[in-house]
Amino acid sequence: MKNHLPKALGFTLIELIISLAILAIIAMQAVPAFQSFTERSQTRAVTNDLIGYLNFARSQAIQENHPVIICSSHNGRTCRQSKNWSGRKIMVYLDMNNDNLFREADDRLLRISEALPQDSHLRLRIFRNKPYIKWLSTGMTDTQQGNFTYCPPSRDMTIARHIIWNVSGRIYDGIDSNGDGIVENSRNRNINCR
Ligand SMILES: [Ca+2]
Ligand SMILES: [Ca+2]
Repeated sequence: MKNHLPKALGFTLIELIISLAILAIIAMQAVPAFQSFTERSQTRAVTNDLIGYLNFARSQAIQENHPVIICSSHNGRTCRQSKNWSGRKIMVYLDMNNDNLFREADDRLLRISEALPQDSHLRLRIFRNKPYIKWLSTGMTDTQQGNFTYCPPSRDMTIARHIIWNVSGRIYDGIDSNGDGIVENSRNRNINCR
């Protein structure tokens, strides 16, 4: 029995090393897949919320018969003058005095979001380079069409989402019409996360 023990232990050790190596390989493959899955879920959740805010602002402008503005904010009291909305809150307000600025004393705050994920990227592109979207009581914006591009922390363009609104105010998803896994913008060019 004693003679067999070292050999048996040696065999077990090799088995253990091989098993650990196999587990390490499986883990190395599983981590990126899990990260991708998580980013897809987060992207879907964040951009669905964003579409919800766009639709809400539009419907409020029609219902109230008055302009409603969506902007980004870091504190929920002022709008930022930037088209980069990454990591910020989304603010929707009735611009009662029509000056395109939010002041608690003048205007009516309708909704404010939680801060967007810090390491993701959300950029607004709009006619006249405005940092906000103004919905009119007609259901259209004052800047014709525009779009948002949302990129996840990894900047994986196959996960990124493009949200567009056209001249008539219809809000829709960009599509990947050439089938390369990346959605295209209104100029039929793949969106870019870099
Ligand atoms: Ca105002
Ligand atoms: Ca494409």
